[in-house]
Amino acid sequence: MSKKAIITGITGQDGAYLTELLLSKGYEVHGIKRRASQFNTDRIDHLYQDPHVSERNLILHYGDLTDSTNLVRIVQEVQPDEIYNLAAMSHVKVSFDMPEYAADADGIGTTRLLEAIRLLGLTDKTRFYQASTSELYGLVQEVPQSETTPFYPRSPYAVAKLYAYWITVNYREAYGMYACNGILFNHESPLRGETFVTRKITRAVAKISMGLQDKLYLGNMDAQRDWGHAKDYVEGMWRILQQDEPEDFVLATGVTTRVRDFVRMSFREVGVELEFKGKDAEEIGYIAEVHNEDFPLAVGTEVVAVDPRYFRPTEVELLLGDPTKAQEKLGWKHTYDLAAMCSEMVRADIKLFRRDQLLKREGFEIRNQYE
Ligand code: NDP
Ligand code: GDR
Repeated sequence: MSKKAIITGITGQDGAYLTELLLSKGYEVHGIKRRASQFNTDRIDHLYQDPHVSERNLILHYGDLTDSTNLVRIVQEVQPDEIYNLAAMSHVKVSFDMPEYAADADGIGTTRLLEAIRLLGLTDKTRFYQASTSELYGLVQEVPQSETTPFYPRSPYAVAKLYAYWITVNYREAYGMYACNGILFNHESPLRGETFVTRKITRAVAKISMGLQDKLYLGNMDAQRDWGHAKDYVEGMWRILQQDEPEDFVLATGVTTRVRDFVRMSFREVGVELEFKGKDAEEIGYIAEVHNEDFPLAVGTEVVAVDPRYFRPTEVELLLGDPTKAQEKLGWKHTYDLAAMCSEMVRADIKLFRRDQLLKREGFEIRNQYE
């Protein structure tokens, strides 16, 4: 009998990579997707199986973390061996605009799932993974940050995730459930949501290099993040649920980089050296050297500028994780370095925008989506 897993947030970046991983390990995967007015399964369409085929190992269910009866029904039907709770309103800046919803989906949503396991009598059967985050560390208390570093959340998102972290610990201690937190530092990939900073940058660099965009507007370029690759991190999630005892783990690379340096690194991928001048909201990135004869802009052109609208009311300035425990107990280590990942993301975005370039050449209007 193959193991059964439920993945909430299956249509997101991590959900897609985790689905690939679990299917490759022979799992039957059940994903919870939200109803949307347009198709929202782009990231997993290559894995999708026709519901009219009888032997399926990827099954999608409509659901939402804000609807407990629906979660209970799905858990009851599937009787999973493992649940990976990846669903969340995951954008830190947006959580300042919708704090109550972030609390409901990201915080209480976790309780709804844990309660479903408990009320259905599955506490001895179902293992639970909670997608906790380095955002819990927030205002710097200690560097690098490990499983024992105190938390100081700095956004409604992080506060909601703090609740989810502790309710997971509480269900483990109160009911003996196999429930674990993976405290994951930022992880990116070509599947990263378009409004997170790395993907926003690689998309813009691709488009600027193809003559489809003039400028990239960013917020705080001094922020430092410990960026890994999502493919590595979903492997870590799986390993966390395969131990003898349930425990919480940090997954990180142990290297931190400023947003500004990720911008430089991305432009270098298209043969452009960037220099920055000015400070804070006045900061501008301009082209210092061009080593690419197809590049459409000249030396001296301003291609990066600060737009204060992307500043956050309270910022997390520095994240740097210590993955020692995961290395020692899970045998987990990241395999991608940042330069390799950046290169993969820029190349993937260039490929993505070739279609737009062709359309533009043929005289069709190209619509930009901002944020
Ligand atoms: P994404 O934003 O790419 O995906 C989030 C997923 O959650 C999507 O499938 C989304 O559906 C779904 N979702 C959102 N709200 C609800 C809801 N109310 N009910 C059901 N599903 C919902 O996030 P990632 O894949 O990057 O991250 C996965 C998890 O890990 C998240 O919980 C995130 O907070 C956490 N995390 C992420 C890190 C990272 O660097 N990526 C680091 C640490 C933690 P839809 O596609 O319809 O929008
Ligand atoms: P983060 O990721 O907030 O760390 O949360 P994001 O990529 O949004 O921001 C990283 C840093 O870049 C700065 N920044 C900008 N960010 C965005 N999105 N857009 C901009 O224009 C911009 N300019 C500068 C931000 O201020 C910040 O300092 C991600 C999410 O995946 C969370 O769900 C997850 O929990 C954490 O990573 C770990």
